[in-house]
Amino acid sequence: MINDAFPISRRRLFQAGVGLAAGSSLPARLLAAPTRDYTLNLAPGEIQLADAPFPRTGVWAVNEQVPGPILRCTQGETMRVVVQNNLVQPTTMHWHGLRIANAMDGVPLLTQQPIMPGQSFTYEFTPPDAGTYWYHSHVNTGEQVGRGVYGVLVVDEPRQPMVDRDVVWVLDDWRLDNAAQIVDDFDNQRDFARAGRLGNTITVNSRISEDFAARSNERIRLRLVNAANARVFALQFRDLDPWVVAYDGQPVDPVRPHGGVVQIGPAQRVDLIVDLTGAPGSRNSVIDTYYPQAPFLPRACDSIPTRSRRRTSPRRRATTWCSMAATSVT
Ligand SMILES: [Cu+2]
Repeated sequence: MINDAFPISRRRLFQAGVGLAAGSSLPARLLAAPTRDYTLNLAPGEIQLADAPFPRTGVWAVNEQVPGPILRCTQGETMRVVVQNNLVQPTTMHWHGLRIANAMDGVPLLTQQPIMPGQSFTYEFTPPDAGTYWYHSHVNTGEQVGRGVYGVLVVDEPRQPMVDRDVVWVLDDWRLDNAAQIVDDFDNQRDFARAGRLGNTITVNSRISEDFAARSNERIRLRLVNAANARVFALQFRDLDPWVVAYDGQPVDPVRPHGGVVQIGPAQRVDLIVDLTGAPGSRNSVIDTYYPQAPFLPRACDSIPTRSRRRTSPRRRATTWCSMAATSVT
């Protein structure tokens, strides 16, 4: 049974974070906070999106991975991030949701010149708010983000909520052909005229099905990030009963999601506290329910050649998935 009274108030949950956001004086230890240094190398690469025997998928990766590495600091610390552009296009990096100086916001031709191929740019900022954020390229954004140039940025509260684990799930969808390669139609007029570029293969952390093992009664802080270009997700947690504790990096009074479904649009973030209350050995699926008529068969995919609808195509395989992620309790 789940107790409907959340045992931790918002105030206690994010006590230090709220205090800092309200402008109270910084604790002495934060005044001498270290600078967190990161280097992000943007370059073409390959990841295993669809399971074998499908080949690896060509992507534009960040440090040879998609999503890129999680950048992390504690509230009050400074981040210094060198972005090295080894792509075939100019780029910039935008720090989505962070309240930082305009010059560091990564908007090409407005706050900075684009980083040309072969060049680098150093971003430096001190995030004023704790929470879940993400970074993504900001030149030719639809294509560059659609190919994988993004990652998660976490600003930890000086005093964090009492959880057993802090977990990030990045949701995305990909438009793949029957060779598991990204369909190269980022200027598709049908997408522009309709609901945007919807993909045909849904992933959690770039895996078609993320199997997530947990201990019985473990309490998880689950940070959801929607990195898809256009797809809205509505996650049904079934037997799990999560509390929403933050939207888009901002703490909220803990609340049960309406109808037990966590809805998250493109670029949004939702922080959950999830108690793994299942018995040892049990499994629970987390499924997307936003498109009930054809959840994994968007009309926008009509442009994919008919041949890709063969049973062996990753798109076809994707249509058979009803579970985005499974949690198993051990
Ligand atoms: Cu953004």
